[in-house]
Amino acid sequence: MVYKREFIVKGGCGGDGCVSFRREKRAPFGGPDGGDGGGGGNVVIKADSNLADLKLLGRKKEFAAEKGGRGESSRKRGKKGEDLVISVPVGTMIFTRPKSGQETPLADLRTPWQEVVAAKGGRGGLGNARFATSVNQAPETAGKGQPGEERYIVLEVKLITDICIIGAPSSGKSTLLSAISRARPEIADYPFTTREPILGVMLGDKRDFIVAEIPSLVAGAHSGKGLGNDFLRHVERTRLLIYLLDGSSPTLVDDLGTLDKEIALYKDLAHKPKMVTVNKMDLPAVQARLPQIKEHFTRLDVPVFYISALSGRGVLELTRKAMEMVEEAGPGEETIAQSQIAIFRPKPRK
Ligand SMILES: Nc1nc2c(ncn2[C@@H]2O[C@H](COP(=O)(O)OP(=O)(O)OP(=O)(O)O)[C@@H](O)[C@H]2O)c(=O)[nH]1
Ligand SMILES: [Mg+2]
Repeated sequence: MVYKREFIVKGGCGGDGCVSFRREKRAPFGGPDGGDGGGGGNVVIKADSNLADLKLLGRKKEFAAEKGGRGESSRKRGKKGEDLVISVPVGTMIFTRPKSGQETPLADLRTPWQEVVAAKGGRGGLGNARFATSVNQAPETAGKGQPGEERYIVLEVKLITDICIIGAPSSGKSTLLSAISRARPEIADYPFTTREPILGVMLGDKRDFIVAEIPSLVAGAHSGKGLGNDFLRHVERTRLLIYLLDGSSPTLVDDLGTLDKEIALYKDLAHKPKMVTVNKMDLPAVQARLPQIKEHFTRLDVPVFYISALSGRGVLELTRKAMEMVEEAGPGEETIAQSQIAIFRPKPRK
C-alpha cells in the first residue's frame, strides 16, 4: 500500500498567438486576423471513493497537462489543452514544497469527487488581430503562450471513513465487513489474510456509511510485529472504532487490552467513540461461556454486542447502533486547519 508520494506537477503551456492577414478576392488587404492561442490544461487532483491508496500513480516523478493549441487565421482560437486529472483516495492531504521554505498545505480532499487545481495551465498568447491600432493596421506581432504553473507536490493519505473494524487475526473482520456491505474480502482461517485496508459501503436509511477493515493488530505491532501499526494512520480520521473480538479465543479479555494498548501506543485516541463486539457466538463452546464473558464486559463503559458475523445473528442491532454513534460523533476527524489551506488567486499582471 502506498500512502505517500511526491512529484512535480506542470500546467500545460499556453498556445502561441497567430500572425495572419485576411486575403480574399474582395478584400485583398483585409487586415490582421490571427487568433489567440488556447490556454494550457490544468493539473487537477481529484478524490475517488473507489481508491484506498496511491499505488495507481506508480513511480512517475512528473505529471504535465497538455499544451494549448496555436491560434489560427480567421481569428480562430487555438484548442484548449486537456486537463490532466490525478485520482487519489478520499482522505488525501496535499502539500506543496517550494524550493526554499516550508511545506504548506494546499488541500485536504475529504469528500468523494472533491478536486483541487494543483498547477494552472498558462494563458494562450494573443493573435495579431488584437494588436491592430489606428496607427498600426497591419501588426506583425502576436503574443507567446505563457508557461504553465509548476509545483512540487507531496501527497499523504489518511483515509476518511465512518467506521473502522479492528481486531486480532482471524477474529472475523472480513466476515463482518461482507455481512454489512457488498465488499468481498478474502475470508480464511489463517492469520493475516487481509493485508491492506478494505473499504465497504454500508447502506443506511438517510445516507451511506464507509466501513473499513483494518489489517490485524497483534501485541507488539508498534514495534513491527505482525503487519505493524502503520495502518493505524487510517484509524485517526474514522468516527467510530469497532473492536472485534474472537469469542472462541481463550484470552478474550486480554485481547481487548492488547488492542487498546497498541492503539494508545500509536496515538491518543481516547476521545474517539468505540464499541466492543464479541464474534462467533454461533459456536456452542462460546455460547456456553457467555455468562462468564458478559461478566467481564458489563464493566466497560462502551456498548458491547454479541454477534455471529457468519450466521448474521445480532448484526442488524450492531449496525443500527453503529450508525447512531457515527451520527452523534459528528465530523470530528483530524484535519488540516481550514485556514491553512491555500486559496488560488490569479497572479497580478506584471
Ligand atoms: N463460527 C464462526 N466462524 C467465523 C465467524 N466469523 C468468522 N469466522 C471464521 O473465522 C475465520 C477468520 O475469518 P475472517 O473474516 O477471515 O477474519 P479476519 O479477522 O478478517 O482475519 P484476518 O484478515 O486474517 O486478520 C474464517 O474461517 C471464518 O469463517 C463467526 O461468526 N462464527
Ligand atoms: Mg480479514
